[in-house]
Amino acid sequence: MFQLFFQQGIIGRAVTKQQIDVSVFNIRDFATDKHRVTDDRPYGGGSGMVMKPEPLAGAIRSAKSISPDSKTVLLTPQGRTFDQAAARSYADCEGLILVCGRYEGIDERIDHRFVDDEVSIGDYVLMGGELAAMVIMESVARLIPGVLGAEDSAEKDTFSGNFVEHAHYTRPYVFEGDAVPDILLSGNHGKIDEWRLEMSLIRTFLKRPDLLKGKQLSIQEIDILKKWCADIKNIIKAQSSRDTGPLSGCQ
Ligand code: 4HQ
Repeated sequence: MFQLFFQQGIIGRAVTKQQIDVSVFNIRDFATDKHRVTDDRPYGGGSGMVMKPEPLAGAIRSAKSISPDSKTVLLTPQGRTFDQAAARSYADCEGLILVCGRYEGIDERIDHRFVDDEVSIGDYVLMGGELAAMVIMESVARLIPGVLGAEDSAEKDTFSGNFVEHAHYTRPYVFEGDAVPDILLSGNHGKIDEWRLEMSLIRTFLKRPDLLKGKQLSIQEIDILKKWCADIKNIIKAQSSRDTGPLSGCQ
C-alpha cells in the first residue's frame, strides 16, 4: 500500500530530494513465533481479532532505534480528530511513528506503553490505519519547507484551515455558456485580491459557518461582512411596502 504512495508525485519527489525520510515496518517481521502470527482472539471472548503486543512492540522499537526523537502516533477512531493545526504541530516534530492497526485494534498495553498520541482522521470506520497514516503523511509533508513548489507554499497558508478558499477558474473564458468573473481578467491585482478575500469569506459563511464561530476577524474582513449585511437589508427594505408577515420589522 505504501510503496506507490512514497514513489508518486510530490511525496515521491520529496523522498528523492531527501526532504522527507520514510520507512515501512511490517509487523509480521517482528512476530515472535514460528508461524509469524500477529493477531489473536480477544480475552473475554467476542468476535474479531486483536493485534498481538510483541510484534507491535518490536516494530515500534525498531522504528525508534532509527528515529529516537520521533513521536509515536496511533491511528484510531478514538483519537483526537486530525486537523490543519495538528498537521502544523506534527510538521515541527523530529519524526513520526504512525502505528496502523487492523482487525478490532491493538492490545491496550501497547497503547499505554508506546503511544504518545491517538489520532483519528474522522468519525467513520476504516478497515485499517494505513490510509489514515497516508492522510497524515500527505498533510504534514506539504508543510515541510521546500516540499511544495515555491509558488504554492507561502500563499496557501493564509487560508488553509481558517477559511474556505475563493472560487478558481482557468481557460476557456466561457465554458458551456458560463463565463469567468470579469474582475479576474482586469489585471488589477489589488482588486483581484479584494475579490478573492470577499469570496473566501462569503463562501465560508455559506458553506462552513462553523469556521467563522469564535474566529477573530480583521477590520477588512468585518467591513466585507458589513457590506453584505447592508446589501441584504436594502433588499428587504425594498419589500417592506408589502411585508405584513410574521417577520415584518425584523432587524
Ligand atoms: N481505524 N482514523 C484502525 C479507523 C481510523 C480513523 C479503524 C483505524 C480500525 C483498527 N483510524 N482500526 N477513522 O477507522 O484513523
